[in-house]
Amino acid sequence: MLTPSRSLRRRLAQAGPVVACGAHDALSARLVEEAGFGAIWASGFGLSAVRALPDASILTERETLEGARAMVEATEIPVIADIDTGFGNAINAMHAVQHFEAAGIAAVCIEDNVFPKRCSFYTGVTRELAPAEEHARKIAAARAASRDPEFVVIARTEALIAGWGKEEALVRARAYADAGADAILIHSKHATFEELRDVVADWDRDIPLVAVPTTYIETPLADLDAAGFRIVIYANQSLRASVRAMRETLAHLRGEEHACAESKIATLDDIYGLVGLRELRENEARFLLPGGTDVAAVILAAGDDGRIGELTKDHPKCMLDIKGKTILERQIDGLNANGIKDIAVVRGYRKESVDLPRLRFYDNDRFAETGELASLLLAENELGGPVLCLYGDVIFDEAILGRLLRAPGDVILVVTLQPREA
Ligand code: SPV
Ligand code: MG
Repeated sequence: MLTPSRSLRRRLAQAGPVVACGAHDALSARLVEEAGFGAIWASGFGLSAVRALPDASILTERETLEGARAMVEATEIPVIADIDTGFGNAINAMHAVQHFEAAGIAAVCIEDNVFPKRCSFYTGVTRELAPAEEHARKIAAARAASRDPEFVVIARTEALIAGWGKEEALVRARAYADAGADAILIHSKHATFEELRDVVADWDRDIPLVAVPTTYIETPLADLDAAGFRIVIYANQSLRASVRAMRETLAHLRGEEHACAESKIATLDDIYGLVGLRELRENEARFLLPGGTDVAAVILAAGDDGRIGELTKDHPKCMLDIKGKTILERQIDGLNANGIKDIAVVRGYRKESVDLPRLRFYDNDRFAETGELASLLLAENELGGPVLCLYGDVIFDEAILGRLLRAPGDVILVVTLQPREA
């Protein structure tokens, strides 16, 4: 079976870096996949931001897990989850690894910040890192906790972010690699790639390196590749793009014309495509009863035929008992069998005798001098969506209803070819 972690490892074995992009929810993950990236970065910064929270260990493990799980469920490419410090010490990290692995996540990334962490880019933070030995043990614990040997544990050092220099970054990266990490992320917030290029020039372990070029975004992928990076993560650009786009559209909407340029926003069809409307329709056609639940029925049963005398002395034709069931009951059974539960009856003649449960009634008290159209218009409230109109005195084969409901067309008539007896 091609598990997400195996798929990530296979891709890592091929030429060129795996290029991942940050997502902050299922929809943005789907856009990342659609754009052709090799993996999704379930960004802690992004998952916090969409709850209007800072990236500061405020989200719980469960909240982060649910965010990443939604991305897994919406996509097919591997999801790499940013699990910050592992939500506590090595023991917390072990539990986290098991939960994330069980959710179908391909990889987790655990950083050597102390809990509660602060986003690597926040200024005015006195940066303190966990002792290298402690973090190495956390990485070993994470590796030991994963059930699937192919699950990927990325160890991340913030040594450069904290200003502790190249040697400390390398000492830590080596310690984490030796503790069993499957890949190493050395984070840098330098404006250029030079700081990181210089560090990794001395990298001497045989596991992949990961780069997050947020501040050095201008660096060509080829340069990162040439420097030995096997995973490149564009961590927060999709979030920042969506914030800018929403703000611009909101400003337009709030402006004098309350208008927004349709050409600048995604079409509704685009959104329908992203959320799987076509699959919904296919599944409805395949698995729901024909007609679905949104078709209403109006049964016109107000008139008094008069031609069958005695039989309709006390009740209208729809209440005639035919072999133990009235015509109306037979009609309702047929409608229900085709998934139509929303049924209204327009009564008139001997209306008090038409009193079955779960029906809505409209009364045409002028049934003697009006016809079916007047009855139908009394039930105007029912005519807002797809609606089936039936005469109250017709017994029909249920299969006809099924065919009618499946037939294309705006107005469909079912006619009997049998001549009416005079
Ligand atoms: C994140 O996306 O949460 C990261 C990457 O950890 S960064 O914000 O660039 O530190
Ligand atoms: Mg993060």
